[in-house]
Amino acid sequence: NLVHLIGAPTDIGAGDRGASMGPEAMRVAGIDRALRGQGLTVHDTGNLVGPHNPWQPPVAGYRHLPEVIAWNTAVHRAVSEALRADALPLLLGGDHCLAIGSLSAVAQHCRAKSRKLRVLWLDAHADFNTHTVTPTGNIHGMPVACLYGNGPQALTALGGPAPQLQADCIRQIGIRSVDAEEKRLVHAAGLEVFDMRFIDEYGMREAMNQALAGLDADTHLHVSFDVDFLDPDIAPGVGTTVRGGPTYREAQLCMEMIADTGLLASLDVVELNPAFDVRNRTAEVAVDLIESLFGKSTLMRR
Ligand code: DIR
Ligand code: MN
Ligand code: MN
Ligand code: MN
Repeated sequence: NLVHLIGAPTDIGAGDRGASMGPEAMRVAGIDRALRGQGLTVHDTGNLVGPHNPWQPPVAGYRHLPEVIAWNTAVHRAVSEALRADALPLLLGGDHCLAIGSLSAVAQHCRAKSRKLRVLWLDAHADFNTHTVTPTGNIHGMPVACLYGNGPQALTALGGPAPQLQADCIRQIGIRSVDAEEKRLVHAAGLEVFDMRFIDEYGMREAMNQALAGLDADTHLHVSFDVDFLDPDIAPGVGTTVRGGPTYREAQLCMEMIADTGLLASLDVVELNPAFDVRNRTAEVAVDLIESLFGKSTLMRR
């Protein structure tokens, strides 16, 4: 029951500055105390170091590619180390490009241990852009594509030959902003997506029931939690808000249903941007939700 907090203070893959302040905002909001409150032992490994953000335009469809590679290499190493120590790595981002480093480490670990892997991608965005179709060049819009082998070799082959993820292991939840060309790629790849239309029509309960179907005791469950998953009413502190996201209760139910599986084994919390936040409210909501993700339940249950 050991958690390694891994801070990655960078906004290198984002379109706005500020996600680099995410790790400290999560600490200020009490992430450590919240996890201890759930009976976990917490080791805050501190912050990784990497290149500063040079704030340059994209080159050949990628913005800050060398710096993104450097940060992801550091994340990959730290997450691998946590997994080797039998700890649950909790990556405090930082923008979502860092999921390339964390999930490549998780996938490598699962291959070595012959464990199945299920990834829940909680996000307003599909993050499936490539350098040829990206409207921005921001690599935080590309991590899923990279993990499926579609991206620069230095990113796709972190942790071994590409692809890091098999097509059927990911479930995307809360999606409501996908670029036109990106949409075609998502369909072509056959990603399983529970978008907001699905959640509106069938409810979060049904979305999660389906997203969590087929797990067994031998499945490693990874959650990649982009804070812009949440409705901007409760989570203004992100660079790319999109209206119409899950409410506080819908998000709580999502987390509670994941906790009920007892299989959570690694976690990213990314895209929190204190420069856009109001009195650290978004970090506090994220901490609340993570408490639930680690098993905090209401009085009526257990
Ligand atoms: C957009 C935004 N699809 C892009 N992506 C974001 O730049 O590729 N992902 N914000 O979190
Ligand atoms: Mn994202
Ligand atoms: Mn997003
Ligand atoms: Mn709480």
